[in-house]
Amino acid sequence: LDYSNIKKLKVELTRFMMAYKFALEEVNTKINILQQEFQYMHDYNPIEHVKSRVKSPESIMKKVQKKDLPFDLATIREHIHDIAGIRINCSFVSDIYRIADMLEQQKDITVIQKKDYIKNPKPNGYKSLHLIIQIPIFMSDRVENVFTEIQIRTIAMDFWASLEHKIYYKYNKVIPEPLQKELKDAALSANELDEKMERIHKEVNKIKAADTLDQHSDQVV
Ligand code: 0O2
Repeated sequence: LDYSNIKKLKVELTRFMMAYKFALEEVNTKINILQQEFQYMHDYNPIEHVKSRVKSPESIMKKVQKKDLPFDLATIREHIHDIAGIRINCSFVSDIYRIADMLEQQKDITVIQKKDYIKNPKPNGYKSLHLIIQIPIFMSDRVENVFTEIQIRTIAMDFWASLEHKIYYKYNKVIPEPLQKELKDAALSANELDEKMERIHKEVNKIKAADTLDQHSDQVV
């Protein structure tokens, strides 16, 4: 056993994984700032919940195998873009695009890919907005541009996706036809709920705006 090599590999691997943890911290801070500032300016919070995770080594290996890639860190760094993953749950569909725009406009964020499964849902009913971004991480001796996947969806979309994900793995990735149909129906119901909630939200906003106008005119008089 060559201990110096093993030690070197350990340092390399730890640094490799650390970069993703740092990327999540950077993006989480950005989301936090947006959330607090938005709350202050508009008196409402467009984000319900944020979850982040670094992909487990086991899942990374599975993806490397699935994509038929060689097992070396440089290749993994270049080709696996969801090692750092963040999921943002919003109350309303319009907030999804608002949050995505605000993130995309930030100077240190480079958008590599955007998949809009809300405008173009997957055949099974899956809806979500996916961004693959790169964000610079400043370390002691280098700057690394780290890939991060951001999934933005409503609570209803998330509810559906979590259940579908569980069922997908329970049936070893082949969901029986009747269940597929039920899931598709459930996705349609989730969509109807999202549309209803958005309508109510807009109505309430209109009333709020009118009230504010009234108050102002009272003050003027
Ligand atoms: P897991 O088990 O969540 O980690 P990629 O394979 O990432 O290079 P792909 O598959 O084109 O490229 O990416 P896509 O379509 O953007 O999907 C990435 C992630 O979105 C998935 O990660 C899931 O988390 C989620 N997702 C995509 N489609 C579905 C779906 O039909 N149902 C559910 N529940 N989630 C979905 P992983 O790594 O594929 O899976």
